[in-house]
Amino acid sequence: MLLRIDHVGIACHNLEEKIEFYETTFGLTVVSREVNEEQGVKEAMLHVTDAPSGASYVQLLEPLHPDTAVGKFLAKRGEGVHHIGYGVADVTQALQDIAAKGIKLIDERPRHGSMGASIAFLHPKDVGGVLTELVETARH
Ligand code: V0V
Ligand code: CO
Repeated sequence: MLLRIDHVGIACHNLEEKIEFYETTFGLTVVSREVNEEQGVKEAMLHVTDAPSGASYVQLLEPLHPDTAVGKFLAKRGEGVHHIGYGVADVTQALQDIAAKGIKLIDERPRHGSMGASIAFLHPKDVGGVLTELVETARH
């Protein structure tokens, strides 16, 4: 079901500062920036590598307001890894298969994600404390 690690989502207070850090420390390049009002974030995707099943990224996330998923996470836990995004071929089918195993879904249907992807989150309480995102890459 899982094709690759699409991205690691990292919560931060200051997006521009963290982009600069990842560029200078690891030589990564920003390939996309977006404000996603529905998710309450300003985010940037930094390309790590390409694989036959698709690319992998680091996703840096700054909250738009304190009362958002990432804003609450920062207040409780501070900066750090916020979620893992796995590539899937068909996010609607994957959600159906995972729900049938009794795992709690945050999203019953796919939402708009970075770079036109269709995304959906699974609840961390049912995934061993890991906020898990499914990512179906946009078709070109
Ligand atoms: C919260 N919890 C987490 C967590 N955030 N556990 C692991 N990883 C995280 N990131 C735990 C928290 O410690 C609490 O545990 C419990 O869940 C309830 O947390 P809360 O602070 O009361 O917050 P809630 O319940 O209001 O919201 C938590 C959830 C929320 C996970 C439901 O953050 C959510 O809906 N996330 C999905 C959307 C999202 O994260 N969007 C931003 C990325 P205790 O204290 O009860 O033990 S957007 C993105 O990735 C995009 C656009 C993309 O990739 O394209
Ligand atoms: Co993400």
